[in-house]
Amino acid sequence: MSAPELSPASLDRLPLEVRKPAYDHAALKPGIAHIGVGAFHRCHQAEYTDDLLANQFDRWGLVGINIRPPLLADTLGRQDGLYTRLIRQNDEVEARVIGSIIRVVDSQESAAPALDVLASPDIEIVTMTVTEKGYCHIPSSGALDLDHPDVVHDLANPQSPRSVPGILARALELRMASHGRPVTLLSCDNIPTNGIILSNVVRAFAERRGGKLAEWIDANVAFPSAMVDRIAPATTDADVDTVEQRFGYRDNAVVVGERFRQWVIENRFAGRVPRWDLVGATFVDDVTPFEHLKMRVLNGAQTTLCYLGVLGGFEHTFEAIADPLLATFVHRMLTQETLPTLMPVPGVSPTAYVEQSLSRLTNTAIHHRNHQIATDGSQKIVQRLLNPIRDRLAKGGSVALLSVPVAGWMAYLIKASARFGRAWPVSDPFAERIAAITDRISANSRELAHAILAIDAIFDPALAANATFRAHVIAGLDGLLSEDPMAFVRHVCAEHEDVLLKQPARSA
Ligand code: CS2
Repeated sequence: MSAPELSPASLDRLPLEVRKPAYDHAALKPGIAHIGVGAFHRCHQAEYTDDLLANQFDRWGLVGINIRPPLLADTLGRQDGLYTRLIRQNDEVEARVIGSIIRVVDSQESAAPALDVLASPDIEIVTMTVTEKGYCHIPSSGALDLDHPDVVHDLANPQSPRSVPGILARALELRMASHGRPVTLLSCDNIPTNGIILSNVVRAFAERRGGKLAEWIDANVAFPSAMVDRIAPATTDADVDTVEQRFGYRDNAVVVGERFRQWVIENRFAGRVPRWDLVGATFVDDVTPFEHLKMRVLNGAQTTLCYLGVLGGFEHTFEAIADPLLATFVHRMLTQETLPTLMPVPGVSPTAYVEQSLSRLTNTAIHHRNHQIATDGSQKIVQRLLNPIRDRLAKGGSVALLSVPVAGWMAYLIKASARFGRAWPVSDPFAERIAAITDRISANSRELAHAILAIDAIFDPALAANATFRAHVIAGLDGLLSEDPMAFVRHVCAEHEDVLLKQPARSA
């Protein structure tokens, strides 16, 4: 007999060890819309909201909207929005059914279904995880990319938008014209000052629309920045099988995450506030120090391990960090070069944060593929690597270690080009441009680095012109494109032994 499927009717029959929603899921009312219902949202904001509904049942049911793959309306619809969130820590597995999602709307063919939800007077908050490139901004400056094909389309066809900023601008216009109720747009993506970038790109659309839209947005819409954290890789078939084998039911929308979670939100809402702060989130005046800490340390380590990991032949983060050389490298990079760039964060010891972050990455039950993290690197390296590099250079500090993963990102895309035998498939908005550079230029690392550093949408020209940085990137690219990329990592590591190790032992 096949295992029963997860549904409201089967909830009571699930094993006792599976935690269930502690409120009446059928009584939920929509109050929050979320764009981009991937594994991360289901492991993070939806879980916090589930906690909130259990703590204080209120009008904060979630309506999901997917404007890009995957289609989810049917899968989640069959389960009435319910799904299992597994926490995995090495051999431990903990299952919980999350009930905060009322339904998911697929809006991939047309924006109409998304606009219906977003313009509804019931919706007071719109959260989003649309990936870094979803904002259609220029990574190095944060401004709307007016050459982006979807932006070009949406400016010409504002009533049938395709891009996130185009859809949001249209939804705000519909709100202004119909009921005028305020709304908070809360970005939950790993881009620096995500609220400001979101507000920049939406306002850029609104200003071009004319009328009173830009003014109405100023008075009625808030764009708080936020820092989000939980490692939650793409779900695999093995995860779905784990639920069936260990807990005896079938759930096609399972998500898997680590135990650690964090959400720091700027306390600037346009209307009523879901009290996520009652269930573990933190409301602050300024999220910047938290954002730097997380993107430079945890995400910086992930990005470093993914590029060096692929080059070294490792499939997942936990395998890359189990390699003593890569573990040593990333530890030295974070402690010697990244840490000095961080702002003080109340109540957080930066060195303890580094240790904790690296230890999270060793979790063998989290199968986070290096290629998944490597995806869209051009949109990630600014906040994870280039901003700390810029801060270091401004203070005259060394950037020899931080430059290695920057060269790693270049080498990863270069080796994916035809000229280098298409070592692996890649997905990055700049992949084609880098393949074209590779085809055009000889395999000389200096010339390759020179051409890639000239992409000013990624490398701000002042940074690209810095001689120290350039020299490290060229040396890095040379080493990482060689037959033995790990020999280069070993060499850099040896040149940057931890200061503590170099100190003579104290006499007793
Ligand atoms: C990862 C993040 O794929 C990636 O870019 O670095 O998704 C990371 O796992 C999360 O930011 C952790 O909070």
